[in-house]
Amino acid sequence: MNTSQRATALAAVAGVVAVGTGLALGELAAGLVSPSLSPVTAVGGAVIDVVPPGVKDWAISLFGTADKTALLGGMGLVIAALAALAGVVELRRRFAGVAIIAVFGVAGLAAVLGRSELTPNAVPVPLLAAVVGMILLRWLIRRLEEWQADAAAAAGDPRADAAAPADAAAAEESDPAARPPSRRRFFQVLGGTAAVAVLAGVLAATFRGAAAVVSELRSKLALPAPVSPAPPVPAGAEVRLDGVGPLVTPNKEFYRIDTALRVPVLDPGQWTLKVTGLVEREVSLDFATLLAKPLVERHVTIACVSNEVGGDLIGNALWLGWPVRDLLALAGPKDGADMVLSRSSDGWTAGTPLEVLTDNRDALLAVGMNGEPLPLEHGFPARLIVPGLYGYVSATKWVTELKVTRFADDVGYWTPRGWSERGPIKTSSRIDVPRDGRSVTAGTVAFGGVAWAQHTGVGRVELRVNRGAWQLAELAPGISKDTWYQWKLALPLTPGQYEVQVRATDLNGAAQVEDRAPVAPSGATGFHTVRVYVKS
Ligand SMILES: Nc1nc2c(c(=O)[nH]1)N[C@H]1C(S)=C(S)[C@@H](COP(=O)(O)O)O[C@H]1N2
Ligand SMILES: [Mo]
Repeated sequence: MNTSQRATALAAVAGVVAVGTGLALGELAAGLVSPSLSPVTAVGGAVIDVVPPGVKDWAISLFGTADKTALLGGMGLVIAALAALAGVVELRRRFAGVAIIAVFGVAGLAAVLGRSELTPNAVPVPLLAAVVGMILLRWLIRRLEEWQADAAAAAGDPRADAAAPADAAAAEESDPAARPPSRRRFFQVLGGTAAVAVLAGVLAATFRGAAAVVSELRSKLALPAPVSPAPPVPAGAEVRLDGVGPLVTPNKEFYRIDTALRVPVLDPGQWTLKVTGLVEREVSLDFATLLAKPLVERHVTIACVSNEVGGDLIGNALWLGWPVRDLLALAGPKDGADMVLSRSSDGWTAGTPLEVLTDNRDALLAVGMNGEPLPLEHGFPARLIVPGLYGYVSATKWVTELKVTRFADDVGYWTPRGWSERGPIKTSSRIDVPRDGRSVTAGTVAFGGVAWAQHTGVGRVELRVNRGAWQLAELAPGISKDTWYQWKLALPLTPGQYEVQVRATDLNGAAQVEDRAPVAPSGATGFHTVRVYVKS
């Protein structure tokens, strides 16, 4: 092999190592933040979707149940070939190979965006993989170029033996002492990068393997029908204004808040929930037993204490679960207990007043969300849903223990970190259309949004323009007092600039608090305010 052949071969290896490392880190990131969708599974899924049925049948007949492995292997070969090409091209022309990887990244992103499993977390992953691949490729090729330059200089060195082959590679092979330090540097960075790729790949395979197994179990799970179905959604509950979101938030659009760096992946077959602490008898519940209980289905709107006024950390879903009061009744809380410390598989905790878990509200040990098993990100296989309380003191996902205790003895995760011990949801309302800062045409301007006062119910919603008199909005019927309500109001507006505010009043007559408060320690207050520019 002469110098240039050797350089080409090493550039190809550098391409494979750079792309491989990017992909491995991407898969690892996906394993951590996006258990149901990674760039590789997205591209694989897209390939399966576009391949004509005939080819699919042929592949299945050829590879049988190993068809997915064969697909991944084939994808691996194609990717490796393109990566090698990127390396070779990058050596010829700076950034040409980097551009090839950028195309990979865009293709990966397109595949991810096209999948039905899409969640916001999955989106940056292919970009991360591509950027890592691009940076590594440039870096490795730079090292290779340095070595080539040093070798060429050494070959032309007048001190070199005139009888020695002029070829620098041959010179290095015949005399290790003549090897330039840049040669060692190149192999060091190449080897180091490859080691990172292998490590990331092994970790990613472990995480993703577990996630794939549990995702499969989840998708095959048939939830039982509720013994008590949700009350029907009243006619007219949806105001049907463009820009006012759906009354029931689809799982994929549902906000996600938790401290989990890696989404916990729990096998429902292994899952148990223990009721411990101040109880007459400890109870241990497995998933099959839970599914056999008389389950109820209820719409409940949950909200995050970190939701700013007008924010979107709130969502409404149809939850299927077993009332927590029935579970606690089995255990028999002892006198003096006033709190339930719920704990998730990853150690996170919430402290919930015992009272709200035992009164007549539908506090649920939930297994279903909008007709499906809970998504992995939302607590599969089971979580708590408590009407009227912020998530941080109630909505424990991946729940594995309920410890009946006392506020005097235990604290939930967020309380020592600057958040209130108790977290009832504050009555609030939001203007969804027109959005803040929008221009609209003069005439009748349709305003619309949502309002909530969980477990009390919304009594009325009013709007005021430029701090004028409050005007009653048309309040759509809520599904229940535990859900948000939609509202709308058409206002005649002449050209100009307006400030429009909304306020809700609950069914007990308590109005939403006007004074602005930050989200910490107990939830934001103040009126959602939008500026609207009305054009003629
Ligand atoms: N295990 C666990 N459960 C948790 C949390 C968490 O960090 N870990 N966060 C809580 C918070 S602060 C909120 S607002 C809700 C959000 O639930 P969601 O992600 O399903 O919307 O989950 C709650 N349950
Ligand atoms: Mo939250």
